[in-house]
Amino acid sequence: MSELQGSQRPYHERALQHPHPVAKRLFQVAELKKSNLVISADFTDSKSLLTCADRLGPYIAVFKTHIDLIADFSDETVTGLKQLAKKHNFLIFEDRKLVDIGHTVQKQYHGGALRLSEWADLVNLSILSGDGIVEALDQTFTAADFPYRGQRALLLLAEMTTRGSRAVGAYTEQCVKLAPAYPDSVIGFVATRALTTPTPTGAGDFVVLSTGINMAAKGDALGQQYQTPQSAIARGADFIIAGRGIYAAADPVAAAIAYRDAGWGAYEKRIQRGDGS
Ligand code: 6AU
Repeated sequence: MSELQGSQRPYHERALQHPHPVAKRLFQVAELKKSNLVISADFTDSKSLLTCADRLGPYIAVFKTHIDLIADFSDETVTGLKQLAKKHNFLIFEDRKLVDIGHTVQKQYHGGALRLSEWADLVNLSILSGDGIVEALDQTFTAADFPYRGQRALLLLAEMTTRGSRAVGAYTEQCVKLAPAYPDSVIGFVATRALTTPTPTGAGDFVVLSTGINMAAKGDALGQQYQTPQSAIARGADFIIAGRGIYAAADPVAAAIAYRDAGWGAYEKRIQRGDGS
């Protein structure tokens, strides 16, 4: 796959054209809040998680969780997250990286200890186990008795940011091939760059969320590799995901504002190029 640039169409246009309600919401929220920032809130207790959502909520489009890190996960965690999502108008993305056989992931997604379907607008999955995992989750999404029909969406983990990642080549290509077959559930990719060529009519518009974003560091001691917000957006990210760069900063609110402004500025530059200016 060649290095593709991202969509040069503005979010408000993509919101109008996109057939999936969750993708529409993503673009609408981004446009309204002038933010394409996703905070990766990798906390280990509910209080820190909810405090982060409340403090950074005004500056983000999406709040990303690793809910299995939360030692005291309970009803209050879920209720609190939902309330804050409403208060600050952000979507919730559970970074669960589902990977198992179809029968198992259906149960991990809907019900179980973490009750992902109840509160996560977005969840990601790997197709390491083959296409059946997407089929299984799509079946759950489109079942007549699924209570969140049209309110939930999937992201395929098409690439990873870590050194030596095996999510490359044929694996990534299969994600790209598979995505259009599940229009009721799959709305995009977690990837380091655009993976598809956007069309002027908006057909086949897949949202790209790029992680491994940091304005100060190049990586960590455990294989993480970073790029800047500007580089990610130029390579095709529609949304930038940042964790430690924001929540571990001396002033997380100031950091969130800086990342938001960098991401938004890069997006504006990209759509201006599309207008030929
Ligand atoms: O900014 P950081 O390095 O503190 O956090 C990055 C976050 C972590 C990872 O679990 C996640 O992004 N992540 C993912 C996701 C979002 O799926 C994929 C990947 O390839 N690399 C990565 O860091 O919560």
